[in-house]
Amino acid sequence: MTSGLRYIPSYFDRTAQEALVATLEKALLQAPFYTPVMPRSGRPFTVRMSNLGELGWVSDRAGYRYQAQHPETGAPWPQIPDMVMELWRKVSDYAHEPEACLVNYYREGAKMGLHRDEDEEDFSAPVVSLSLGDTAIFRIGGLERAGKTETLKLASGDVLVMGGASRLRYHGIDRVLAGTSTLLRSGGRINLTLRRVTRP
Ligand code: MD3
Ligand code: FE
Repeated sequence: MTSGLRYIPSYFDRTAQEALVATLEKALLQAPFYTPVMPRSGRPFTVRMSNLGELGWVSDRAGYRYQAQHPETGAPWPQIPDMVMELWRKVSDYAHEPEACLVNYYREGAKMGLHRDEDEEDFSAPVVSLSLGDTAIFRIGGLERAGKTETLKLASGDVLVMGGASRLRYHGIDRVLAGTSTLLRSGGRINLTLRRVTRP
């Protein structure tokens, strides 16, 4: 695949994944998953979301944006866990800290359509993603929506770093393969994406 894409299978072992899930469960009590809706139409996403860090990505009828508070509780987002900050420092090749960690939760049947991540001011920073739980079929295209695409399976503990020429590529999640992991008690998949939002 193209430059700037780095796939690191099994970055975290099972023990580390379990420790991270325990930490996430606590954070999610403070910032529960909510169901984002599409701008204008109000159509619900099939993915539920929360965030960690100074800023969180939210979507509602008014549009997509980053904001410091949970859209339903008004509370600030919990901090990004140390293990996740450490992951960023090790793989991002970027000198500044991430500001946002979007937490996506895929239950059975959830998917994410082809899109680009373009709500950030700083595209020189990569997006770092970590998969937990059931395996997902990830789809990656090019810089134009109509271009060729290919798929990659993302399993629990895998990390994907999207920087450089890959930072603005179209991508999405076709589906999640139910029952492929025992990590999450209730099944499904959690994906964390770390981003730098503002220019440092
Ligand atoms: C390729 N999440 O939150 S992560 C998203 O698995 C998002 O939940 C998917 O796309 C998920 O925006 C995919 C892998 C990923 C993240 C960012 C990218 C791939 C990317 C940015 C540019 C290109
Ligand atoms: Fe994305």
